[in-house]
Amino acid sequence: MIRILHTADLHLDSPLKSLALRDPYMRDSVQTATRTALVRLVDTALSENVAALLIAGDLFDGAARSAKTAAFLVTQFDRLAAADIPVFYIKGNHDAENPITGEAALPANVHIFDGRGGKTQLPNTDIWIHGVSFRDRHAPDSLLDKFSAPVADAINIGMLHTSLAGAAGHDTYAPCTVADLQKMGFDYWALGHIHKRRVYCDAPWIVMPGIPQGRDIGEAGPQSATMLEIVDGAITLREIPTAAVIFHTAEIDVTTLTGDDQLRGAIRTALRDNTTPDSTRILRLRLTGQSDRYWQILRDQSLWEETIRTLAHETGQIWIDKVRFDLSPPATATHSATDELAEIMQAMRGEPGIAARLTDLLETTLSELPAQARAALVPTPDALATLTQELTGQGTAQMIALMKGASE
Ligand SMILES: [Mn+2]
Repeated sequence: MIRILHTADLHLDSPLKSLALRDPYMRDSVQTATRTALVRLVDTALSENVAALLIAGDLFDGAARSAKTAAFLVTQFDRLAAADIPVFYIKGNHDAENPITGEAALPANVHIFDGRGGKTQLPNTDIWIHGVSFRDRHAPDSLLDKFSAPVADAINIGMLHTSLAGAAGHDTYAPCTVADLQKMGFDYWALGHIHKRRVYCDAPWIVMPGIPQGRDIGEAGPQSATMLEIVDGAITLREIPTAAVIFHTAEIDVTTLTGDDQLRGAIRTALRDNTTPDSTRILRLRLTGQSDRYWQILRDQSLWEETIRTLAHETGQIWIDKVRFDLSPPATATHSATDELAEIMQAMRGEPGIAARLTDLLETTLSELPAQARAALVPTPDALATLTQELTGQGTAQMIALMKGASE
């Protein structure tokens, strides 16, 4: 059996993004997560004695990477060199703008395909690796015409960084369709670029391995690299878990919980169910359901958030990204004075004059923020009114919760 490990989109030293990183202890323990993922890949390559490691683009994160990143990478590639394991690498859009990915900087066991494309035979096998790199960060046209025909009576693996048919609102990179790839006569397409793992086809294999280390809650899950196992010309696949830090969203339904003790118990259970060996989790926790205790929970929101963070801290493995209170109030038959006041408050913030005044106030407050932070909160002029409504909605709910929590 011959094994080949396929990965892409390491985005080495790319920062992880989560509110959990406000915790300095947390920051220290996860800032090297993308490196840990690479170390795990190399560990696997060594322990499973692979014939090659394929990196299908975006090894680096972009232009602003340091010599430290390169030095770390070289030490990892050297570990493979010591075991005579070659690395095949094509540059993706993020690598193309990086000045330190020059061939000279990397050890001799690293084979980099250039922008003209090429092919190389794996020593002592009938396996050929084909690949083509991005010349610069834009690749508006298909790169498939840079591939030579598959070698006859051999296993042909093509490496390509591509957005495939693309997605609305995203730039296209080296566009091509799954049907285009199927027509090329290769046995395995080692793709990169899209960060979510997907096997598009099994004859030939067309595989996007996904990012080995997610960087925010949008790249949730354990992440993996893809191991090819080749026996008598037939290829089968296996997933190799890689992420050192796993982003995840969990839910606690509070509908049937009747007291604080029960809610704390449910939080403990949710946290226990979300620990995994060998990895840290960054958890977004959602409290859902309809509860008679809706107003009390909302009133004590900061207390519950702090409780959740403390219980998470005790696990030594889970860090809280965010706690969301997506609860619905109980259906009540009675209509109290507080209900009436609540209705007035809700209606007031929708009044055009008041809404405009609130928007002005928010604009004044935001003007004291650095431009970049302001742009993140209010990317378009319309977003200011939306943000105002969101914030006043939260504020109103909290005011009502204080009144209700006290009276009921
Ligand atoms: Mn890319």
